[in-house]
Amino acid sequence: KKYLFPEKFWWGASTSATQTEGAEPGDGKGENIWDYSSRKFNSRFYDGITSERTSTFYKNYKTDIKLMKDIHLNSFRTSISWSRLIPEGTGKINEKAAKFYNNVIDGLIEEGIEPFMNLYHFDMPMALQEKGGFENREVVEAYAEYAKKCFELFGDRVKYWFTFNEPMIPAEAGYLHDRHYPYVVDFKRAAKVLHNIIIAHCKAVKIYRNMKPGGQIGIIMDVIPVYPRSENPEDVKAAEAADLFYTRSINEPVLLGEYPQELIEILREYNQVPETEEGDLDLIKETKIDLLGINYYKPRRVKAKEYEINKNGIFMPEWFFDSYEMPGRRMNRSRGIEIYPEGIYDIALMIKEKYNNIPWFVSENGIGIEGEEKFIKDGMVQDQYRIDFLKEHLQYLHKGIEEGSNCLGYQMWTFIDCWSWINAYKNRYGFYRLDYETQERTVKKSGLWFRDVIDNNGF
Ligand code: BGP
Repeated sequence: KKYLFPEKFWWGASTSATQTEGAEPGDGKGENIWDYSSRKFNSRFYDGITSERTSTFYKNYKTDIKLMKDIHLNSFRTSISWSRLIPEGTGKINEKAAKFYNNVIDGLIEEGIEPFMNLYHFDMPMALQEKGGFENREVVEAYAEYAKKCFELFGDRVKYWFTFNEPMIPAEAGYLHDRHYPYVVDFKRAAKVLHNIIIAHCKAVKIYRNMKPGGQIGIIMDVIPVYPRSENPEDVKAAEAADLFYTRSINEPVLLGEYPQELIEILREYNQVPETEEGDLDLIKETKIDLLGINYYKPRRVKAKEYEINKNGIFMPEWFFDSYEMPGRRMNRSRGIEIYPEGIYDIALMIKEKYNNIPWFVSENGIGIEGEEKFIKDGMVQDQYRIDFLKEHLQYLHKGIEEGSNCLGYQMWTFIDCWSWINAYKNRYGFYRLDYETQERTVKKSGLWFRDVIDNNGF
């Protein structure tokens, strides 16, 4: 069977500022929570590799844009580093940073690569984290100012804007599950951070609409589709709880204008409703986005709790469900996650049915593999496993499109092996291999395969 995709399909790759630019001191960059925490809590990070160097896109962007062009990408998503552009988070603009992003944007456009710009990819400026980060409404205002600055500086050329990448993660990983700085474990604070991020998002969208720069604005969500272990009502209920806390709690306010009523009820019952300000709920109601990015890596398998839990400790969504490993499931062992390409089809239909068939695209999907050097032959990583992975996901995406889901593109994570928040360079995801020491870049077999897919608008 031939898999042809809609005309003008975006074929691209995605990444983020902190994971590629390098944060070497100099040129006025301010510190963000990653520069700080990867240095300070080195042992939490794989091999102690900090965000300081990465693949140094800041210096090598010209080379990298040329390499993107070599594999015929027609779009590229990255983020603006808030602390590079506005080192203290508010106030003075770093002119060198503005120049850098201008060069990147112009360079991409010159090569026929559409720039997709995201404003926030987990990277709170340290100066603002010290004021409480998104727990503090002043920081929400600072974010809105920063967004406005970006639209003023780059909005004449960037046509696709995103307010946040995976808005659930800073709240969940930073304030509930002890994975990202500031390593807090407190549901109510996490809920407050999430609410304030949603408000920050709404404010940025509103500012963008008022400025009318002629492009589109959206957000990038990570969706982890949930599957119950069985049809047993207890398992189904558990799956619904996981979906409510980790997907609907963010998707519904952003895409449908309201928090789910069930969520509010549970939070009331356990006294976990976060503080809001007057006007917040109206703002959420009136804010509509144009375009949705979806990051998809894995499904979540859920079963009912087998033991009664003690509900005196810190409130956790995990009080209501257990995750489990489905026997016989296919695994990406390097990352410890299940490979389930059907999930992308389920998401395509979910967007069609539950979220008004809003225009969307795959903004991340890919496979991180440990020890890829083992697969180097004739000077190239022979990553047939990545080709197979992408092919299968694209086939299921295609099925979703055939059934009417309004998907406009597919961006692979990622263009070049990048610094991972927790795994540093252990797992490699790129179409290009990075030799971290020499900074040499070499295309992988999957990069060449993807070039052919782009040329044929399918395979
Ligand atoms: C997504 C993030 C990316 C990237 C990716 C791979 O959730 O948006 O920034 O890191 O996951 O994950 P990891 O690097 O942890 O393997």
